Amino acid sequence: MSIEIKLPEIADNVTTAVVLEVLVKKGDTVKADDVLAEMESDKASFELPSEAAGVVKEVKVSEGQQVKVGEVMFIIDTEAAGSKDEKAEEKTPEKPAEKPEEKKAEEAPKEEPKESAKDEKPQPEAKEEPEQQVSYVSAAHVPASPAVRRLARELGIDITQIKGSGPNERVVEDDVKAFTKKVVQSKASGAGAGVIQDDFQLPDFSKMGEVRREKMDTIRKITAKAMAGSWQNIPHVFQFDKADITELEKFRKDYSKLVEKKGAKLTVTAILLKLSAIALKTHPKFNASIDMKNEVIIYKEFVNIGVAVDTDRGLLVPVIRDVDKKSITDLSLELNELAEKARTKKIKPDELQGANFTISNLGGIGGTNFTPIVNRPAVAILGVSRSQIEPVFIDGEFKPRMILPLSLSYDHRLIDGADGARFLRWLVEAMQNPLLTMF
Ligand code: CAO
Repeated sequence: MSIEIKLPEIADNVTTAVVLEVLVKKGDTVKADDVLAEMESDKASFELPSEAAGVVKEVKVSEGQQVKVGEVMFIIDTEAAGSKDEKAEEKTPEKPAEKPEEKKAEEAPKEEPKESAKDEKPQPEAKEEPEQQVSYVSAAHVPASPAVRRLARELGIDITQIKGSGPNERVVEDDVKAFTKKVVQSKASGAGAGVIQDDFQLPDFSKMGEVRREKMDTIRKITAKAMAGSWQNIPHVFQFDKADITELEKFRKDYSKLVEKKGAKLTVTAILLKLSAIALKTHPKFNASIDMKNEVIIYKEFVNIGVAVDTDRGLLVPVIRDVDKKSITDLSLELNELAEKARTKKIKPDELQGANFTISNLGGIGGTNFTPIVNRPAVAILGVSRSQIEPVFIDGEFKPRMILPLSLSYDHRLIDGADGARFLRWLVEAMQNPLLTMF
C-alpha cells in the first residue's frame, strides 16, 4: 500500500512552507517518524516526519520549493521489502534498518576514519582541522532541533561533524557555535582550508536518467577541501616553458643502470627533484611561505619537496626531505620507496607533511601541459608534462629534439611574474646544461 505524506496544517493563517532540505531519496527505507524533510514557514522551522515505515517511492518536492498545506510531498510504499518488520525494528533500536553509508561505518573500526584522515592528507596543515573527521551518518540521523539544524546550515557547518552535548548526544545551539568557533580559529591561524561548503544547488539528476551516489572517501574529501582552499585564497599565475632534454635523456639512459643496481629507476622526476632543490636554494622566495596574519614571509633554510603520486585512492603527496643534500641515486630510491608506500597504503602521516615545493609529473600518462594548484603552505608547484620529439630549428635546419613541457603555478602574493619566468627558465637551462647549476 502507498501512503501520501502531505504538508500538514502548521498554524493559523499559514498556508505554505518552504522545503529547506530533503533528507531522503527514492528507494530509501524509512521508519515511522523518520524525518523526511526540513521545512520552514513564516512562523517556524520544523521537521516533516514519515507517518509510517516503508520505502520512499516518490519524492515530489525539491529544496527551495514552496509547498501548500495539504500538498503531497512524498509517497511511501509501506509494503515494499525492508519495511515489513517495522514494528520489530522499532522495538529493537540496536538493529536499525541500515542505510548503505551506515553499513560502511560499521564495517570499519570506529577510529579508522580519524586515523586515515591524518594518514592520507595531501596537505600538511589539514591535521588540525576539526572538520576533517569523517562521518558516515546522514544529517537526518543527527538528533537536533530544526532551529539548530538551520543555524548549522546557515553557518556552512556539516552537522554530522558535531558531537552533541545534549541528552542522547543531541546537538544544541552551543555545540554548533563552539564547533564553528573552532573551525574559524583553525582557519584564521592558517591551519587549513576550513569548511568549504559549495552551496551550488544541484539539479535532481535522477529526473534526467539513472544515477549512482557514492560517499566521498577521506582522500577525496581532504583533496577537495585543500584544493578549493588553495584556489580561493591564492592568486595563481601560470608560467610555461619547454626544456630540450635530448642530452639529458641520453645521460639518463646511459646511467640508469647505476641506479637500477641499487634498486630504483632513474627517471626525469628524480632528476627534477635534484635540480628543483638547487633552484629553490638560489631562488629563496620559492622556498618560502606567507604568514598573512602577521604579514611576514617565512624563508626556509631546508629544502623539502613533495611529489604528487597518483594512487588508486587518489592524489597523495609524499615529501622528500633535505633534497638539496641527497644524490640523484638516493632521491630515485627514496621517490620509488615513498611512491610505493603511498600506493600500498603504508605511507605515514609525517611522510605527507612539510613540503616547501611540489612536483607533479603527469608525463607518464600524457598531455601537452597543465596548470597544477599550489599546495599550501608552499607558494609554487612545478607541472611536468609528456616529453616528445619535436622539430627544433638549429643552425639553419630543423632537428629532432626531445622536448619536455613544464609549467610553474605560483602564488602571486609573493612571487612576481618576472620571478616566475626566471625560476622556470633557470630550471630549463639547468636541464639543458646541468653545469650551470655549479655557478
Ligand atoms: N615525459 C615522458 N615520459 C615520462 C615522463 C615525462 N614527463 N615522466 C615519466 N615518464 C615515463 C617514465 O620514463 C617511465 O617510462 P618507462 O616505463 O618506459 O621507464 C614511465 O613514464 C612511468 O614513470 P614512473 O611513473 O614510473 O616514474 P616517475 O619517477 O617519472 O614518476 C610519479 C613517479 C610518482 C611522479 C608518477 O608515478 C606519478 O604518480 N605521477 C602522477 C602524478 C599526479 O597524479 N599528478 C597530478 C596531481 S594534481 O597536480
